[in-house]
Amino acid sequence: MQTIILDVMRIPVDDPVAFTFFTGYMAMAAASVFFLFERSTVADKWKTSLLVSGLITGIAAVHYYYMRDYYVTTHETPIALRYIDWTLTVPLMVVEFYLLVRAAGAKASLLWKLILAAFIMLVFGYIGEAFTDGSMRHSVLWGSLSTLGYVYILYAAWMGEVAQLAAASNSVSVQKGVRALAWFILVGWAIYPIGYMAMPGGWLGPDGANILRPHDLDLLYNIADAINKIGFGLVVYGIARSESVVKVAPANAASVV
Ligand SMILES: *C/C=C(C)/C=C/C=C(C)/C=C/C1=C(C)CCCC1(C)C
Repeated sequence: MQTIILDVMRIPVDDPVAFTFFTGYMAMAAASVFFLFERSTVADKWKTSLLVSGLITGIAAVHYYYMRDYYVTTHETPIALRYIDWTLTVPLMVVEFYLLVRAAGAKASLLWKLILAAFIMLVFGYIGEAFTDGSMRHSVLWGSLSTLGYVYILYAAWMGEVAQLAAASNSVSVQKGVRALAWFILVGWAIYPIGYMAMPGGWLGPDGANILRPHDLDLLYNIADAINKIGFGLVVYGIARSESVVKVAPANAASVV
């Protein structure tokens, strides 16, 4: 009789990359449950925003499930899965912006401009990372093109249309919320291009010297994803909650006055 030992998935204790793929998966899944259940506690006009938050972390959770498997079995970087995830979730993150300022008069054209910028950022980033010949010239070229998309979103959030619409809205929580999301884009999203520049063949690794070990980029991206996707959702949740409370207040206030 032959004994068949099934190969179980192992998470080596000294492998922080595998660990963050696993915890990232759990965190995204838990966040989705949270956002979707909490939908029922906010005013109707905020329900779409919470649904989108739940979709962002939900889509990420599914990708993390596969990325974790891919990484643990092959010990390679799941570049394609990573970019498929981002191509779905980053446009949804700009949808969150649009939904926040829609009441202040945002037009659909703003949404399309932001989505286009997100695609430019990700498609060029993917070419720079996946089809790399390891040369610095290659990664700088595609990274710079990608950065154009990033800068547009950054500009819209801090000074452009999104910021102007938020300022024009008469809601303090929308103003604060848009500012908080703008910080996420400035600081949280900056982790990605910094990681990209530090990869082998990148700007920060001159003469082919790698300042990142092979899978450090995965580690950085995993941490950034959790901060950005769950953080974004929580900011939107905070706005939705405080706006929903304000909606109820006038009735109580009237009886007090
Ligand atoms: C949930 C996933 C998010 C928020 C992913 C964001 C990704 C970026 C901001 C990536 C940006 C890049 C550049 C600005 C230049 C180099 C290539 C990228 C794609 C890493």
